[in-house]
Amino acid sequence: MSVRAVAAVDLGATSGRVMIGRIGDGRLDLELVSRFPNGPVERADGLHWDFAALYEHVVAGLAEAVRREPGIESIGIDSWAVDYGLLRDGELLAEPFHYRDERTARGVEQVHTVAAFTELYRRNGLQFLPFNTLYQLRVDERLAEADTALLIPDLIAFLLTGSAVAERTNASTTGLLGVQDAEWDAALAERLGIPRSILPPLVDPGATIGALRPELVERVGKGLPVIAVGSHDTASAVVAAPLSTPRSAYISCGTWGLVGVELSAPVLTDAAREANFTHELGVDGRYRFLHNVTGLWLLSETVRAWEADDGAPIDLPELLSAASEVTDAVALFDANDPSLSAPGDMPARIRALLGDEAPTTRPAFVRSIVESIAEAFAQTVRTASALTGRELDSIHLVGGGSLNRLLCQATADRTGLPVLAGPVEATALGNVLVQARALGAAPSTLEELRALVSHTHSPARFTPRR
Ligand code: LRH
Repeated sequence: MSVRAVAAVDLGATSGRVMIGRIGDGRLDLELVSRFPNGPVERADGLHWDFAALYEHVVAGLAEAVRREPGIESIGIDSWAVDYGLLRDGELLAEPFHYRDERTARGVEQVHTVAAFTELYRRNGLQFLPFNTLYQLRVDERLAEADTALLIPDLIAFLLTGSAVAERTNASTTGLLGVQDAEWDAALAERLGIPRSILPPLVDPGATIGALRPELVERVGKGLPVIAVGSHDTASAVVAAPLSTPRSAYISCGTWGLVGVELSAPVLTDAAREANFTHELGVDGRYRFLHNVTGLWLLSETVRAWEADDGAPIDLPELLSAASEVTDAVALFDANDPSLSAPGDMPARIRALLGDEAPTTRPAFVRSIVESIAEAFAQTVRTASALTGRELDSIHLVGGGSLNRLLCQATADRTGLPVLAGPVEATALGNVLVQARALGAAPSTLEELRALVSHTHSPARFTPRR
């Protein structure tokens, strides 16, 4: 088999990237083509994403990818979940809102008066997150004008190809997809005042969405199909988490830490609902049974605040290394406290939670953040085990957090389980693998895809020290 190439667009909440993925002859690797910053932008009516800039970066990145690797055969797009754009006659009506915008609180109240959380959970199996798409749509002032709602990766695919579809793994984060049948829950949508007609046809990962529009063929340098991948970034990350047995848990750690296990059937128990465990759809009909833990967001927002105070950049690896030298025990806080979710002065908010016990040096403060995240990870792993009745024997920690050795070791120590760290670019690899499989350039089962990942991206092992 020869080496084949695809382009992966992977958009995270703090940065986006375009990569070339190469696969074949026992190889699976990524070449970074472009990386660009992303984050909330404050507008008169609240927090948004600078979508025009993101789209421009995507197209420029694709053009550069094709320039470097003319053999590229397709494009796949993944991004963070839940956020969307509304369109009318193919035109975007407004810049997409950021899920951390506070308007969602009103949406929660309104939706829960129509359908209580217990009913929602029975229907959609989703954990309560105040920004799930259904809450956002309910209070979206442009809803009445719209004829189509598209989640971010689907919106980019639409702009690239002219085809409006909803990729299933990401659609499952809207709250409007049935957990049992994976079809739009039209009855629920209509009760909430969300017209069924704005929800586009569903497609599965591996389906071809369409071909690049002629204007873009010229700019990108080549006509290419856009193939649906696990367009929810976490779905792609879990494809490339080299889970070798059902007893492995995963933590996909970037801005968020998504902590859970993979299931083939939902666990819609009262206990799962009370523990706020979600059933997001995975590639190949699997369920991602997991809970959101606030992840590296706590660290990145803290560093952002300190850099603003100092008027100078901070060397994060140096700070983390100083944090790992801290020998005194540090106080912990609840990483999932709602006060930590909006952008702002994170050190002050964490100090408010820690009170008199708040560390006074930066390294100790960072240590408290990392240990608090690890403790939340450990509690969540234990809950996943209890809810599924599975005795877990290892944790695969993938994504940006896998480079944070302090976090990996603390997670091993606090769970008592070995942590297998990496790949750092699990999301982009999962994106590449699903495209490659659709092209006939990769094996067909998830297990075989994961075996290829563990063979080509051997994880770093962190053994528990207590
Ligand atoms: C991670 C993620 C997560 C969602 C959140 C909105 O990037 O997609 O799975 O809950 O962003």
